[in-house]
Amino acid sequence: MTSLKKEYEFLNDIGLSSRNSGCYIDGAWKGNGPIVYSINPANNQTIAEVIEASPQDYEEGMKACSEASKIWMQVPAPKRGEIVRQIGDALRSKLQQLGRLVSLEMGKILAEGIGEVQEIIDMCDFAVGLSRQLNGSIIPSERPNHMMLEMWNPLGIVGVITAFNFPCAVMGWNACLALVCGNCVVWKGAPTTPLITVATTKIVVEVLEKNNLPGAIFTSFCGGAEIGQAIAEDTRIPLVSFTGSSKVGLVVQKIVNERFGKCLLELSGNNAIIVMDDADVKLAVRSVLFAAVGTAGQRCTTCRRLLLHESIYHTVLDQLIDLYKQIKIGDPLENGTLLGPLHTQTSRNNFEKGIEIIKAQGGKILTGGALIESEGNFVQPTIVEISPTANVVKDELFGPVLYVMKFKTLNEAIEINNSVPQGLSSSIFTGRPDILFKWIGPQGSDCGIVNVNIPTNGAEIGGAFGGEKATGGGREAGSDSWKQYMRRSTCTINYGSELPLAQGINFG
Ligand code: UN1
Repeated sequence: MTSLKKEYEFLNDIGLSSRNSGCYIDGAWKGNGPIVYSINPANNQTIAEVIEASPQDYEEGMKACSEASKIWMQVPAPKRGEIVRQIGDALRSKLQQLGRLVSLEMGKILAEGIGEVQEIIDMCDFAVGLSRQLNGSIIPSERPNHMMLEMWNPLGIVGVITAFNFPCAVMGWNACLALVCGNCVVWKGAPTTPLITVATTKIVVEVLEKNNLPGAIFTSFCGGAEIGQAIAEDTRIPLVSFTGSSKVGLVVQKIVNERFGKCLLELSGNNAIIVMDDADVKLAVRSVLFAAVGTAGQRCTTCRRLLLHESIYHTVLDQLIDLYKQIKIGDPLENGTLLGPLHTQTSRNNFEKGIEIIKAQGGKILTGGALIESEGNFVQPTIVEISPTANVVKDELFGPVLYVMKFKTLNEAIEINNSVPQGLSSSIFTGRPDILFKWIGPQGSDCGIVNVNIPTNGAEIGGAFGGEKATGGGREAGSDSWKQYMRRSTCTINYGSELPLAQGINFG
């Protein structure tokens, strides 16, 4: 390839060309591994080429990153916050272009592409405030002339492995916190979104360079499973944050545990929306549409199961099917498109196989259910009537397929909600306080995200994001998630000249 096609020329604006080095190592762009092609999911044509990391590139990058971590952890936290503030500003100035690239390379619609970059900007703002609030605590000691306190210290290096569906925002959740907490970041983006990895890294590291800081504070590799495995095995990386399927997450966790490292897992979801008999049906239908069709069903927070009270079953379903038939499917960059392509041809094949399995297990297709003939990876938005006990309902089919089920009582609905292996997100539509408080309480939803009268997806960054069970138990982004990126030191200080022992022990 010599130069970018006309429609991709905007990529020059964010530092990309037709052939790109895919690794930011010790402050320079390199890449000695395999060449990969960035493919446009809307037509399966090549956008540009990227050179991935070789094992030697990885080693060189990690050496520099370890050195940089000694410098970065000594920069005062509010000064680190100032760097993250500048990163936020740099992203603001490239919001449109980077958002457009997210839409182009991942396949989500433009509004969602821009929203994804906005999510990193929001995280930057959050992290700047946090950089002045990494507070420890003072604990009363039981011993005279002693004092106990908790200090929060950096871990050193945080490894971040992200997935194609949120190719830069999830890096932002992790990196913004990791950086203000005093850690260097080693990022491996998804193998199928290398241009986003390179472009985002360029924006981040330009800020480091402008401030005369070592570029290796943010080390970034394009690469596949080999580089992911190297990160998981690397004892220089005390914390590995991984986003992806439960299956791969388990493998990563085992490798990291084997060396007593820590893992932050953000794995599969299988999220339900429950619509009660008293629900605002219009609100529920709009929410289900965004939750099930948004991002072509490729969010971990996508609504996959719709649980309808028997009294409103047909009312909701009729309205929903009607809307599904009007969804504008097409180029994600085009104004008005609601449903873009699936990310890869493999995802499209998986959709096709999934529909066969659904049918074999007694699922009745109410609308959709087929591939769309085109150059791209387009499929029809699909609604399936199925029993909550069908095996296929337990799996996460990563596409716009919604299972609908009927229930009679709240208890039955909660039981169905909690009956899958995954535990990421959930939502109930009701106006009744007795129902909503039961839903968010100990006998309610067993998920990490428990919503009322809003979709399962589209979380704000201010809350801790993550889920239970096969979703992996991690919490990222807001609230006190930052604590996972730090090492807690419990310090007991004796400022007297006696040695009283705890628990009243007299030792000779
Ligand atoms: C994901 O799909 O991996 O709540 C993350 C949401 C987004 C994040 C999704 N803020 O849908």
